[in-house]
Formats: sequence, structure tokens, C-alpha cells
Amino acid sequence: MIDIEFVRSRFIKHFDGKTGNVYTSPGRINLIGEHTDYNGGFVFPGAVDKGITAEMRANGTEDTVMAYAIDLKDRVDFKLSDPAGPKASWARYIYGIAKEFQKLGVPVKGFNIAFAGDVPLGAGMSSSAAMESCFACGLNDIFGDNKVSQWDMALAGQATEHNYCGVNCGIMDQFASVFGKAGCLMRLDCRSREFEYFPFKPDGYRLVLLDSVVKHQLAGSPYNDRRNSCENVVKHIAAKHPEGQFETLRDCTWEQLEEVKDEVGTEDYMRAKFVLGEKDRVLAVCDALNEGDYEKVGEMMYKTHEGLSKDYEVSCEELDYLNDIARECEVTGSRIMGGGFGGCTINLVRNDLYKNFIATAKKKFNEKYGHEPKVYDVVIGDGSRRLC
Ligand code: GAF
Repeated sequence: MIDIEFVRSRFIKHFDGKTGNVYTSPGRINLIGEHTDYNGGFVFPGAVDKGITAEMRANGTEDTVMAYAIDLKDRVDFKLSDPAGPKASWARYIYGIAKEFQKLGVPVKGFNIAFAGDVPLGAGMSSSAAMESCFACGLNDIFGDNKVSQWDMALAGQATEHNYCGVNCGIMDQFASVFGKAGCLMRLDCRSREFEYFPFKPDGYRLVLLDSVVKHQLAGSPYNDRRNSCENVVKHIAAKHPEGQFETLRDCTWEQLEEVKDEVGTEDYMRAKFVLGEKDRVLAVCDALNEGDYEKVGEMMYKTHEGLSKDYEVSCEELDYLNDIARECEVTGSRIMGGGFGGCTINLVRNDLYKNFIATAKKKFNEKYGHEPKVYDVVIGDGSRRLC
């Protein structure tokens, strides 16, 4: 986690010398359940020990925000009443959360904020959700009397993506960042929003991320197209079954998908096929975890990778290569993590194979792409909170 004193020193330097309160929120991993959140399915994320840390303080103005992104050395001032909001993409997360909080009735006024992060950007570990929930946590404390619920904080983060950043995302990332708990994964039913904490300490195995360093960016990417494809399939199924209730692919069966195969076209069919399979895999993984059957968990992870690569088409050459190396090294499970289009693979590796896997992956990847993948050992940490 980022050192509080580091953030504080910048906050003092860039504003009026006064200190504020410090908040932090993590990025996330996801064991399984990819692109299921906006399809009303299940996800299996956990918060990580890396995230965003911000110092914040009301500045006494009606609606002027003074913001400093420490890592980028970039300062942006803007007014909350400006309907266009700031141009800098990082500042739009601050603007978006503040606007969404105002919609919730929180009397957000002007404030100063400086923030830094150690969650890698564009690695698919949800640095944007970490920002949103960190800023939400701060605004809730400073202007909201901490009355905004955890769910409303997560939903404000998601609405920020939709309304100010152009990403029509699901709720997984913001949920994981707000609700995370050290040592636990969380199984969330994205339709009912019920969730349960799953202590995750796989005896004899560890989780490691390999970052391809291919920058994953969801804004303006085909991420929204994937969602549209899924929604299109649901529309067709609903039209065929006026007696039923079809909100998302969660409500659809394999048989119903086959019925609309010809009318929705190959591409949308493949997208929905992946989602229905993934829905089943998350439940299989839950059973396997309950039985301590990590080999089964791993098998599902490989299947997910295949589906994400071939049917959902959100992989890239580098991620497929990392997956191949994992198989060669007899890694238990490996797959793309997060939205895709770059970023990391998540790998479930037996302790005795770990060293060889990492060394082989570094060597082979470097030979092919001229640089090593970055390696992040996963430590499952706590969610959004005030530090001081
Ligand atoms: C991104 C999105 F933000 C999430 O909502 C989720 O859809 C994920 O991609 C894929 O599972 O992280």
C-alpha cells in the first residue's frame, strides 16, 4: 500500500499547507466469473493489497475542486457546477463520483484532493474502481456523515463509469473494492446482490498474476459491444417467449439460445455461449472450493480462458501465449483476468511448480516479445476505508 506520509507531503505542498483525512481502496482479482456481472450472473472476486490512497479535505468553496494526481504530477481544478466536467480522464472519476453523490442527496461542496496508487494501471486489476471507491469513501466521510451505504458507494462508482467515462461496466469491480476482506474471496450474485465471503487459503497452492503489459483499456473499446451482443440475444429470446421474464442472459437456457442461433448471427451467438458456460463454471468452482478440489478449480479456469479467447474474443496473442506457457509448466489453472484486451492472466499454481513456472514464463515471453511479464503475487486484502 502507498505510504500515507508520501501522499500527505504532496497534499501539504500542493494546497494550503493544511492536512486532511486519508482514505484507501483496493484493486481486485477475480478467480472466475468473467463478463457475467452485467449478465446477471455470479462473480468470484477478492480485493488485493494494492490500490489508491487519497488525502481529501473540504476547502470551504461552494463547488471548486482542486485535484492533484501525484503519480502523473498533474494538477486540475474544476467546478462541480460545470456540466462538461474536467477533460483529464483521471479527474473525471473525481467529478463523476461527486456528481453521483449529489444525486444521492449528499451536499458535496468544494474540496482538495491529492492521490497516488500502487495498483498497476491498465493491468485489468481495476485501478479505476479503486479510484472511484476511494473518492466515494472520502466524500461519504467528509460531506455525507458516512450515511451512504456500501452498496450505494459501489453503485455510484459504476454510474461514474457509465455516465462520465464511457464504459458500460457491470458491478463486480466496485463491489470488490468496497466490500473486500483480507483473506477472503467473495461470491456475488450480481442479480440479487447477495454475497458471501469465502476464506481462501488453498493449501499447497498460490495465486499469481502475470501481466502481459499489453495495456488494457475499456473506454471506447469493444467491451461495450460485448455487452450489446448479450443484450441482443436476450431480446430475441424474450420475443420468442412472451410468457417469460428475460432481463439478462442469467434468465436464459442453452435450449433457448439454440432457438435463436440463426437469427442473432454467429458473433452474438458465440458471446452468449461463453456467458452461459461461464455461469455454470462459477457454480462448479464454488462446489470444488467447498470440497478443497483445486484441480477442478484449475480445470474450470482453463475452460474460461478458452471461452474468453475463442468465443468472447477478448484475449490477445500475448495473453494466449502466457496461457500456453502455464499449460506447459503444468500450472493447475490459468486464464485472462478482468475485461480482457490485454492486462494479466491469473494463475493457480502448486507451490512446488511456482519457481519453474515464473522463470519459464519470464524467459519465453522475453524471447518472443522482448520484455518479461510483470509478476504480482496475490495477497487478498481489505476494502475501502479511512486510514487517518
Ligand atoms: C471489467 C468490468 F469493469 C467489470 O464490470 C466486468 O465486466 C469485467 O470487466 C469482466 O468480468 O473489469
